[in-house]
This record gives sequence, structure tokens and C-alpha cells, in this order.
Amino acid sequence: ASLERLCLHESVGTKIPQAAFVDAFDGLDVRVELVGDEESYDPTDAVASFEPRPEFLEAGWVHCIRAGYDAFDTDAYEAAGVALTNSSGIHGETVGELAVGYMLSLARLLHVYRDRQREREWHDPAYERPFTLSGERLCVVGLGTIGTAIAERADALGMEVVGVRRSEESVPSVSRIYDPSALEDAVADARFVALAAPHTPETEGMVDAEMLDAMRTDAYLINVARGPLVDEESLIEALEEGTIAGAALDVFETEPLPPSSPLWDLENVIVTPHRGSATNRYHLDIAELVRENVRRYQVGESLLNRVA
Ligand code: NDP
Ligand code: 7N6
Repeated sequence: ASLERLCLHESVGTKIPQAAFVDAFDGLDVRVELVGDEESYDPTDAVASFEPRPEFLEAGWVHCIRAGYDAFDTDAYEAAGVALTNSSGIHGETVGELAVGYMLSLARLLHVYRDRQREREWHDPAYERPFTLSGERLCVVGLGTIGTAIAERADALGMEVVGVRRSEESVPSVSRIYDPSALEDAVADARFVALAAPHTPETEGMVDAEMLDAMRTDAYLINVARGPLVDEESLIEALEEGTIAGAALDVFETEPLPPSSPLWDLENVIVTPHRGSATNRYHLDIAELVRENVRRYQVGESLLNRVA
């Protein structure tokens, strides 16, 4: 059946202004409606949502406005024969720039100066602490849209980039690719390790005490992927004991990060509130992708980013 309606589930409001998102579909040849949890669906409906809902399985097609669709039960979509698509492909610039911002700050101590600025302190750090990114090695774990974008930007800053992924396919700017089974070798010489892989049974807890031990003591962990990739307790221990030098984290085991987390208080940790993709045009980037898939759906072409 062809689509008659595109439903924008109210949970999109978690990350983007609902009204602007509706407006971004101006001129689409199907009806666009903002819907709440009381809505019911049929196969002539498409739904774009931040969160999953069981009733979406009655629709014709469901779009997750995130790249990481780990909250959606892909088996249930396959069993119901309902297409599920995600938003991979649009986060290279946004999350790529965030990762570079983290690295520049960690290397040149911007976060430290900002902390001291609050005290009106003209801070004089230890001479040994600041360094340039140029010449340093970065290991990117996960080389898709985001991982590749981080690698390209790091390469442009003169860094040496290696990476980890399951397939052997080469990636521009990445000098060597390791299999996930060789993760500890891949990170051993790196000054920065950046996580950009999806949350799957295979990646869950991949950064554990052993992996942190394999990292250099002057190395920094960056996580822009998903909290559960990291065993947070082991990370806190490594940071407190100085097994690694610091971290920049956009994602956490529990979000929002609870006020009781020791991560808030560590000077060598940058905490950002899961806003890696947050810019003033995120709704436009998502709408462009959804519009293209509406077109494809109506003419019977295969959907972009189909994950179930
Ligand atoms: P992509 O699907 O484009 O890339 C994922 C990459 O991970 C692929 O290169 C894949 O390569 C690799 N991968 C998969 N399994 C493993 C593994 N076990 N070990 C190492 N690499 C692996 O996704 P995106 O780049 O768009 O996004 C990546 C993740 O980032 C998302 O799943 C999401 O969770 C998170 N994200 C976070 C955001 C934020 O706001 N902080 C914003 C957007 C996304 P291969 O198949 O060869 O292994
Ligand atoms: C913003 C979500 C993703 O997976 O978690 C991120 O894309 C960002 C809607």
C-alpha cells in the first residue's frame, strides 16, 4: 500500500523542536501529523520517532531519527514485516567536529582554563601537560559515517590515524585497520581512542579494565557512540588511578548522568549531555532523509538505511 500519512511522534521533541520538524516537511505529498501515544496506525502510515512504541508495528514503515537504533527491537519489525530505517549518514560533520573539539581541548587544556576562569585564576599548568595533536596517534573504533569523519578531520590536523572495524574495507585517512579481536593491539600506541561503533551484543562492554590497561597512561578515551560500550566503573577507576590521562564523554550507562557520578568532578574528564548531533539544523538533516525515503516508498524503490 502506498503512504497516505507521515506521523511525527511527539518523542522527537526530546531532541528537536516539534513545530520546526513539521514545517520541514512542507510540500510533501502525504499528510504530515504530530502524534502522541494515543495514536493508532495502519499500513498506509509512516512514523518518524525518537523512541520506539509497540503500536508502531501496525504502520507501513517506521523511521528512527537516531543513527543508533539499539532501543528498537529489530526482530519484532522483521517478524511483523514492517520496514525500520535509521538516521545513519548525517552525523559526520556534527559528531566529527565534536570529537575534534574534545581532542583540541584535552591537548591544549581549554577545559582546565575554563574551570579556573570561574575562580578568576590565571592558571599556570605543568609545562609537560599541553601538547599539539599533530603527530599524535588516534585509534577510531567503528569506521562508519562518524568514525570516518573523525579520521578525516584528525588526518587534516596532522594526526596519525588507525582504526578498528569488522570488515577489512579500507578507509581514507586510516593507515591501518585492526579486527575487533585485536582491539588491545590497536589502542596500545594511541594517544586518543575514539569510540564510534554501534551498541550491539558484540560491542557492549568492549572497553573494560583490560582494554583500559592496554591503553597508554597518557592516553584519552573519547566516547561519542553509546554508554554501554564502556564499563563505566572500570573507566572511573582508571581515571582516578591515572591508568589513563582523561576522557571526553557524550554518552553514559545511565542518561542523564546521575548527579552522584564521580565523572562530574574529575578535572581530566569532559562531560557533554549527549548532544553530539545537536545543531540548529538537525531537523532539516533528518527531514531530508525521511523525504527521500517517502519518495522511494511511493515508487517502490528500496529504502535508504533500512535496518530491519
Ligand atoms: P555507521 O553504521 O555508519 O557506522 C558504524 C561502524 O561501526 C561501521 O563502520 C561498522 O563497521 C563498525 N562496527 C560495527 N560493529 C563493530 C565492532 N564490533 N567493532 C568495531 N567496529 C564495529 O554508524 P554511524 O557512524 O552513523 O554511528 C555510529 C554510532 O554512533 C551509532 O550507532 C550511535 O550509537 C552513535 N551516535 C551517537 C551520536 C551522539 O549524539 N553522540 C549521534 C549519532 C550516532 P563494520 O561493519 O566493518 O564493523
Ligand atoms: C539525536 C540522537 C544518534 O544515535 O543518539 C544519537 O543519532 C543522536 C536525535
